[in-house]
Amino acid sequence: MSIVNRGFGRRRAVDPELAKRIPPGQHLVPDFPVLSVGPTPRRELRDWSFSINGEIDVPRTLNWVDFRALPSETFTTDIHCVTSWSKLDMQWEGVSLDTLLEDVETEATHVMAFSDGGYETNLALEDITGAKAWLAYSFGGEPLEPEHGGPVRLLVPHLYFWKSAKWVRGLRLMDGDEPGFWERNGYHLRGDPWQEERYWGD
Ligand SMILES: Nc1nc2c(c(=O)[nH]1)N[C@H]1C(S)=C(S)[C@@H](COP(=O)(O)O)O[C@H]1N2
Ligand SMILES: [Mo]
Repeated sequence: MSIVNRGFGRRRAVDPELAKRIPPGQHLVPDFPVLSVGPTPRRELRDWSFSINGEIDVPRTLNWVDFRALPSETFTTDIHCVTSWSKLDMQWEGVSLDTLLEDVETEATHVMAFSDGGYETNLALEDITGAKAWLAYSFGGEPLEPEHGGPVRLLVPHLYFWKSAKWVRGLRLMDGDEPGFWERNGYHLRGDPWQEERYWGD
């Protein structure tokens, strides 16, 4: 048995317990890289809102005060970017999507997460419920920095990091799957790092 991941032998050895947490083709980075398609949007909290629309009888919108009144959680996750970096034990605070979607009645199977700046990414409802996804507003005990998606980003750590939409402003409930920004440009519709679902056809 080898504890060395692909693309990993060239780099320094990693503790075997940590190595088990690194999906194939990934390597650890010490810093927290910033990867954004466009400029960083800056939005005052008083102008921020979060909408749930699409396949829902009565669309809803929460403002910042409504959002922060929801129960929140502190949690630690590993993240994996499709460009091959991974980072372990990242500490966040946020609201579980289970909390947000608790009383939403819908026939939807998927959502499109949409953000300030026009970024969007598709997710199966199954992938964002069951304690697997959050709306994160704090990282490392500090308010989430704009470069990393503040005031609020989606966090879906069990999928490649492009699914974790920065500057997220809402979810459009859909009765089927549709590609978002990167998914239209060659990335896999689902993006499970343990299955190496990086690109179309993986
Ligand atoms: N709105 C928005 N969200 C985004 C992106 C983006 O360009 N715009 N990039 C995605 C990609 S490809 C990655 S790897 C992560 C990077 O997050 P970071 O800049 O906090 O490391 O955000 C994801 N979410
Ligand atoms: Mo990415």
